[in-house]
Amino acid sequence: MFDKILIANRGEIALRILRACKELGIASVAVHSTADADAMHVRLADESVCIGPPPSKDSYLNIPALLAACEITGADAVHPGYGFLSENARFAEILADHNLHFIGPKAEHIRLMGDKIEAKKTAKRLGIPVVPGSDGAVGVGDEAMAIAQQIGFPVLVKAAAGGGGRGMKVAQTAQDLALALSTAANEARSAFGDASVYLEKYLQKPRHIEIQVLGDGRGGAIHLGERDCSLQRRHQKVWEEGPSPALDAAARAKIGATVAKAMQEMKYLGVGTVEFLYEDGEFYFIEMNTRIQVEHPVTEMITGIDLVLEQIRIAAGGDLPATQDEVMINGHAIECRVNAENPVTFRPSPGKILQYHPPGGLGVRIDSAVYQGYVIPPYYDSLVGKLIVHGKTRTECLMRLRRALDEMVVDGIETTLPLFRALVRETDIIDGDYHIHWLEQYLAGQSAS
Ligand code: MV4
Repeated sequence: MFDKILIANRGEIALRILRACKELGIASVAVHSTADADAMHVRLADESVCIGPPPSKDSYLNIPALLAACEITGADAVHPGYGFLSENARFAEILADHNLHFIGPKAEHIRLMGDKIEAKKTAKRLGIPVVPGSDGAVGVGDEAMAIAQQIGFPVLVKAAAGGGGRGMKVAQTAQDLALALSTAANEARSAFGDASVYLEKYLQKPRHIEIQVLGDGRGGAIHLGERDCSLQRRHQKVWEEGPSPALDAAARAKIGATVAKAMQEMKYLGVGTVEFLYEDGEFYFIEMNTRIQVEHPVTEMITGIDLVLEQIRIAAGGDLPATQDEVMINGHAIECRVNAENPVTFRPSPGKILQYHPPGGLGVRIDSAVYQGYVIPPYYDSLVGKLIVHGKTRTECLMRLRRALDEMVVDGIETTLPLFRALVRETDIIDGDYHIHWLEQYLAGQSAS
């Protein structure tokens, strides 16, 4: 097992990793920019190192500074969290070159899944259902048109180096294709330095359902059920829940078994999330995330498995925490990402938290690193904290979530709490009847009224 873990992240996920380190009896090193000197994870870690000024490129993305912090403190492993360097294969390799453990998947798998074309080819080869589309990158002109006509319009042009919605263009008809291809390629070239694009059938109103997996790197892998992340705004997840209101046990078992088998064949190491679009009872692979995700607590609450603690154990050579038959989905969980943003315009609202009261009670969890008097810096994401609620049923979970949202106080800055207090009372949400465009249509309706 590791002796000392350097947490190469900030905010709530840094605190979350710190908690797992303490439970495992592993020494912890916090790193922080000058803007985060008063952050909770810095206060609670065994040691802390300032790694640079506020801009991420000079601090949390500064690999030489992170290596120096490992050298100074004698850390033997690095946990990247999510975002920042968490899916940077080169970082994983550099750490290995310095005899440091990267708590994450094998660099080859990070690199593989970072190329959305190769990821899709791999998924298809491993028997995972994929969206109908081109077999690889497409050029402009006749080849693309022939493929598009074979797929059937509307088609979606996606950047190979994209992901998370970046570099996507819809072509509703043949007339739109040339412009969609050139626009997507130009945006991909400037955003990612790689103009490669591919085509997919455009699914009109799917749900976004992701499967949590855990692999031991030696051919063992299990799935831990799904999370429905369809409620998104501008590709930012807002509300995530598990199990999905749209899946029955048979559908869950089928797609879970398919994904677990694929991860066994890959000899996947660590935690991972396989993302699907789900429409008319069919799953379509879109991409795989090779990191712990923001919404991991939803899965922890319904399975009782501590994903971050297991991530550390498995990275140190440990076994999986359960066999597939031992994984049980108990009850229902919902996560609301509370951001320091205006709840209508979503304009960031950094500043000092004057009053802070997190809700409590059975089945109520807050993953947050803020406190009364904390100043939310303007340099990073606007997450105040994640409110995660568990209930024996979805109905009980919604009732408890409504109560917890009404109890929660964050004064001094604007937050998206009012949005969640409205959503939890919306009929479509109560019925679980929504898709990936539902939230933006709801918000458009709100601002129109
Ligand atoms: C799609 C799609 C429809 N059809 N692919 C957006 C981010 C990335 N995860 C993939 N995304 C999509 N891919 C096909 N073939 C619609 C989206 C999409 C979306 C997906 C999940 C959650 C929210 C979304 C919002 C807009 C578009």
